[in-house]
Amino acid sequence: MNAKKITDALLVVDVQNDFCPGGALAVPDGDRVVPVINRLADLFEVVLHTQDWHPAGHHSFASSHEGKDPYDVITVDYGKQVLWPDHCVQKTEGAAFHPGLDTSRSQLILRKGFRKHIDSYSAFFENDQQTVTGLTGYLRSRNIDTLYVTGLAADFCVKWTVLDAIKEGFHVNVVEDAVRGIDLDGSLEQAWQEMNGAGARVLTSDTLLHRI
Ligand code: VGL
Ligand code: ZN
Repeated sequence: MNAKKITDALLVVDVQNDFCPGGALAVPDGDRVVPVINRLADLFEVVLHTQDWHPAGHHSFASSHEGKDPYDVITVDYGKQVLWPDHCVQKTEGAAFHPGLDTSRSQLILRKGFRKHIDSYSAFFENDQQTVTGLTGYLRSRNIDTLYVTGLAADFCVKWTVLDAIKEGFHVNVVEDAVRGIDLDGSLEQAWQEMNGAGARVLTSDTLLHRI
């Protein structure tokens, strides 16, 4: 298999300062994915990035809800919503990509979470599972049928992106050493089960790097 086919894309999810150590919603060892993703990016013809991009006062922020704390769960129109520390606010340093991440070969930077009242974990659908980001159309019109998903966080944005990609009919690979999770009450273990159960193939970056 050659990962460089033009029908394959490397999808790099939310490798932003706020999800790295020192950030507002730091994922343990989140920055460790950076060198792995940079190496992988050289293999692919098609490299795509997502960027969590919230307006100030976003409804997924605990600070927008009186008396609520980060990681509380509330019920909103579209179901349950975890409340987060303020993070990835548009135009802040926290929303910027990790400074070590090489985005020079990126062909698309897809922003999500910019609607004040809807959170968006997945790169395909917002959390109401109806509002589209347009990524399916972009991929289909380019005849891309296979995704290699990397980035942060394994149990939130990566997981929802993987599950939606499978629902949308794409072949999905998750590069396990190129993702890290937040792990709220076992959410990381559950995420791996859900991704595996849905038919995602899990592989390591070595497998890709050494097969070329
Ligand atoms: C994410 C929580 C809130 C993520 C984004 O990128 O996984 N998690 N916003
Ligand atoms: Zn967010």
